[in-house]
Amino acid sequence: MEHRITCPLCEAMCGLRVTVQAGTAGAVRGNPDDVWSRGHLCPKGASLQQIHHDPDRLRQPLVRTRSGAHVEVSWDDALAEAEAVLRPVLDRHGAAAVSVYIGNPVAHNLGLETYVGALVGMAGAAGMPAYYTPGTVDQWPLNVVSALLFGGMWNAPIPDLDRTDHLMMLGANPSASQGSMLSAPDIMGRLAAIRERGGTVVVIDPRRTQTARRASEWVPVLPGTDALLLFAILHTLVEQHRLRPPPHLDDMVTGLDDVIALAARFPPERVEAATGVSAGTIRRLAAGLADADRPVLYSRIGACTQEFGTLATWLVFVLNVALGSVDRAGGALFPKAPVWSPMFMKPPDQTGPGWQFGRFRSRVRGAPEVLGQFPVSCLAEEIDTPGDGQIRGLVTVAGNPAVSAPGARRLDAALGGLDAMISVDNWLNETTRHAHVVLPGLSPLERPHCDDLYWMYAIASCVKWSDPVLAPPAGRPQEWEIMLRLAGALLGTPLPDVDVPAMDDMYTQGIIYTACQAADTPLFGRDPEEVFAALRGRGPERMIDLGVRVGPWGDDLGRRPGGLTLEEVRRHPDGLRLGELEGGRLNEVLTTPSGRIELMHPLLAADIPRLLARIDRTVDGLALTSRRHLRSNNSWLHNVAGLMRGKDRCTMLINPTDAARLGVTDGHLVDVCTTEGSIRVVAEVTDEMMAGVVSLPHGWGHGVDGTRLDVANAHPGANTNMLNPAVLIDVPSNTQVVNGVPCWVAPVSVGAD
Ligand SMILES: Nc1nc2c(c(=O)[nH]1)N[C@H]1C(S)=C(S)[C@@H](COP(=O)(O)OP(=O)(O)OC[C@H]3O[C@@H](n4cnc5c(=O)[nH]c(N)nc54)[C@H](O)[C@@H]3O)O[C@H]1N2
Ligand SMILES: Nc1nc2c(c(=O)[nH]1)N[C@H]1C(S)=C(S)[C@@H](COP(=O)(O)OP(=O)(O)OC[C@H]3O[C@@H](n4cnc5c(=O)[nH]c(N)nc54)[C@H](O)[C@@H]3O)O[C@H]1N2
Ligand code: SF4
Ligand SMILES: [Mo]
Repeated sequence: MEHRITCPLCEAMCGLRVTVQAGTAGAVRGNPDDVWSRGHLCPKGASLQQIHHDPDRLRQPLVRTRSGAHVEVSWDDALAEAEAVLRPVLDRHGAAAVSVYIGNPVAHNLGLETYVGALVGMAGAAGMPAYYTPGTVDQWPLNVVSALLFGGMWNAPIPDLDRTDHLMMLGANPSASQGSMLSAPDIMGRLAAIRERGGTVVVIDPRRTQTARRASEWVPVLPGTDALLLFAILHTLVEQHRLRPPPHLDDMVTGLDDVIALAARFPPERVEAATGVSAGTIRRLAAGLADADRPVLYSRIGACTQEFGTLATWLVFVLNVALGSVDRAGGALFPKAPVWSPMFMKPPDQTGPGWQFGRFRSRVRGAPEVLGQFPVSCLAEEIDTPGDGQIRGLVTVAGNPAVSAPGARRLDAALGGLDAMISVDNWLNETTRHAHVVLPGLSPLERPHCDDLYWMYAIASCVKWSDPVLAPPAGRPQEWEIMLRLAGALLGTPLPDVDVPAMDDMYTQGIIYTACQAADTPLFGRDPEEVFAALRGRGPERMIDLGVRVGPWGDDLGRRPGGLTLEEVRRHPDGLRLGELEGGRLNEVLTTPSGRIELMHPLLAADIPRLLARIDRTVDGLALTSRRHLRSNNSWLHNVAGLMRGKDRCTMLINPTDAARLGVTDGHLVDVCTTEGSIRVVAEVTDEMMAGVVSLPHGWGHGVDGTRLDVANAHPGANTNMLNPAVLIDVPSNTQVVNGVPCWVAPVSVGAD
């Protein structure tokens, strides 16, 4: 029998078919009938059954014994042990001494995505000062820019890939990532189609990636200087009178003149040395945009997790406005998500119009919060620095910060010193090996799936629901139930005694109540009790029923007969395709105080002097950057044998000129060293790296004691976040710099090889 599901591994959300025979999952293939992805899949999706069958995947909770080893225990014993370690911390120090780390797979896991808010929200209510996420090693600049320019932190236009005739892409490598904050199945096919219809794809990246190879042009840029380049492009457009007064944006934009005035300070000649892009090339890039009928710029992580991530991300939208591309077919369009999510609400602590920043500060470093987050590297110092408010208890949820957070060596040591650490995680890895208790979730084939957030960044409006392919083993709690249990414990109930169904009702009612009060939600003004009573099911299903029904195609909880409900969505295992990207939606999507796109903000203006100072700074050493691989997923797919075939992937890419100068030879070991630390890896000498820049993948550094990752540990690689300094951040967004980190490389002498 073949089950039709949506792949929960990345933002492409491909429809898959999974064969099940005699209760065992077999081959996975793309579902040609999926309304969204039409059969596309990648090697990761094709490995779902291997993830399921991985003997190291935890099927039972683990408890750490006195010797430090982890042993399998029953759920009852695990909950009792979690209570035994957590309660003394709460009794002695309160929730102020507890924090939560929410990892990336949460966004791709229905139960966690809908219920992690219960844990964080209730912990916050109990007194937890802050929680941590990899958002600040990822898209936080985009969140900041979206909040300021468009009004919502998850509200931004995406490139209309299927209609543009000129795409300029900065700091993204969809040939590996499959698209990020941009959901498009078979994204590489769509980029090829731009060229096939006579259009142009320009890739701006210090590395000639597979994406760059297939583009019309690759423009190498020195890491961290995209903002300079983009300002110079804007400067050129202004100088040559090539800005397009966008009639459809008339009266819909504020601040463009202010940005144009700033651009006067960034002529191409001034930035060419810093960016590594000649003034001639900059002018040509500007002309390419100006000459195109439907130009659009898109940037992603390489333009975020760098010294000027916020300014670079901002200028991408500035240029999209200045070219008249925003909200216009073929340009940058606002998707319409079919499932409303509570994430789309302004956080309830952000009262008043606009957004407030720096409302509180981190205890040790004094970092001001940005959209509720401190730089993720603060976690280590908050754990290991004694004093009032020191973190002594930590819950990690589907995260591996010991590998993914800059300053990783310190965090790894700090985790070992916690009084209580509970990890909700499916593997015993570099992070969870420190946990007193590990509570595993179900495999991706044993749980239902539905995406909500990513349709906010998708090139079409679809809705899909996946039932579990395999029945979960008896007695296994769902992850959302674990979230509620932990939330209840933080509110004071002993973990084993938490009334999960009552907590579920309370949490769901709380969300509905808040949404009914909030002007930016489809529930505004409605009666919370009536809304709650109209919903079906419980847990995540009830949340999604709510989201679908109050979404743009929903039945509005009975007020719009014939509209969608979750029940109706479930009748369509190939999904429902509801709408395509459209322009002309600004009035509907903008939630800024002025109701317009607000291009200028003091937070952005305040960062311009820092950028100006960058122009004449001389760079010491080489610039370290990050990269991804198609067959990895951050740190956690290295235990799938099928994905690990082929040559060693944790290598340092270096340009032949740099290699020759430093005596580095292909295939030999080098020491890579920064102010934070050093690691030893194999060098790969290749002209795909621009001179002056080296590249390492993140997510490696396996093979440490106390982990259970047979395959990954046999290919350990090294942890690049031992090199990325905790203190290097993009100031306005608190985002960690992992691209453009000064580093020094030295060959390891043959004897030491
Ligand atoms: N140097 C450098 N560092 C980076 C980046 C970079 O580009 N360069 N990228 C950053 C980015 S964008 C991100 S998103 C972060 C990722 O940072 P993290 O989210 O901290 O790391 P992941 O490797 O995604 O870890 C996922 C964890 O979830 C667990 N897991 C997997 N599936 C499930 C499940 O179904 N349920 C549960 N409960 N657990 C599960 C895995 O075992 C693993 O422990 O890394 C960041 N760090
Ligand atoms: N197969 C696979 N897919 C994934 C992931 C994975 O680990 N593996 N991770 C997922 C996650 S969590 C995320 S956030 C997304 C990220 O998705 P993408 O944003 O597409 O990320 P990357 O593939 O790392 O590509 C980033 C590119 O930025 C370049 N770069 C580095 N520094 C700079 C700079 O200063 N300027 C410019 N212009 N470019 C620079 C790098 O060389 C690299 O080619 O991918 C997701 N998809
Ligand atoms: S591109 Fe691969 S990992 Fe991403 S959703 Fe599709 S099959 Fe899954
Ligand atoms: Mo990410």
